Amino acid sequence: MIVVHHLNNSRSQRILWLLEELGLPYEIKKYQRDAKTMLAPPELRAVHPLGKSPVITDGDVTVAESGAIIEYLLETYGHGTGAHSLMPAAGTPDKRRYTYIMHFAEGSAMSPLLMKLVFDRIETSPMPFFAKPIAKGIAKKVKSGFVTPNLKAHLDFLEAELNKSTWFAGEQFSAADIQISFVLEASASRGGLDASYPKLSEFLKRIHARPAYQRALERGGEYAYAK
Ligand SMILES: N[C@@H](CCC(=O)N[C@@H](CS)C(=O)NCC(=O)O)C(=O)O
Repeated sequence: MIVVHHLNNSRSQRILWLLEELGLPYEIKKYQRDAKTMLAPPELRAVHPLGKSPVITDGDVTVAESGAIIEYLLETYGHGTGAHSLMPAAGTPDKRRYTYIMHFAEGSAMSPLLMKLVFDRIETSPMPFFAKPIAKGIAKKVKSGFVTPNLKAHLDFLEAELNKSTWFAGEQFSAADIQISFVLEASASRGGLDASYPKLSEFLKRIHARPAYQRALERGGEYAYAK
């Protein structure tokens, strides 16, 4: 049995969604973030040394890292590379776009989003009065010089991708749409995805309406990004 080690309000939501799209049976073991630090509880380190979510176990196999988990699940249970595999056929332009988006999501797009989270928090954290202007000044500089321009470049790029095709890897819904979903949901909640990005806004509405997405939400529980 596949077990998803699932942290509330986290990337592991997209693994539940993938499993629902594939119609596979699975169990969920739930973990709760620390309310103050937002970190995962130490029990997750017993499953994988880094203690991050998502991580899955499948018999004696343990797989961490969203992209690797998606690859494992599609390879093991996705029935090859046909139309129902959630993956374009090998060697096609769509497959190259698919691979690019799978890597871009965690390899590039999440970095400025994480930095925004950290520097926003620095700006609002309690600290001695004399340190506040220095901390705020640094945060402002990093955000205006690096974080905000990169977030905008990424969103502009993704919007343009959806002007080329219905989904991120062509006309068929694929696991690349699942992988990029967290980037877009996090951007809508904290990093500048608004109505000025009509294609991306419509994409979010479209994925949130999918029955498999809704079933995953129901099973996963608390997920603040499904708006
Ligand atoms: N690139 C990894 C990122 C994993 C990750 O950072 N997960 C977050 C949840 S969204 C986490 O476990 N945070 C809690 C912590 O770092 O303690 C992936 O896609 O699986």
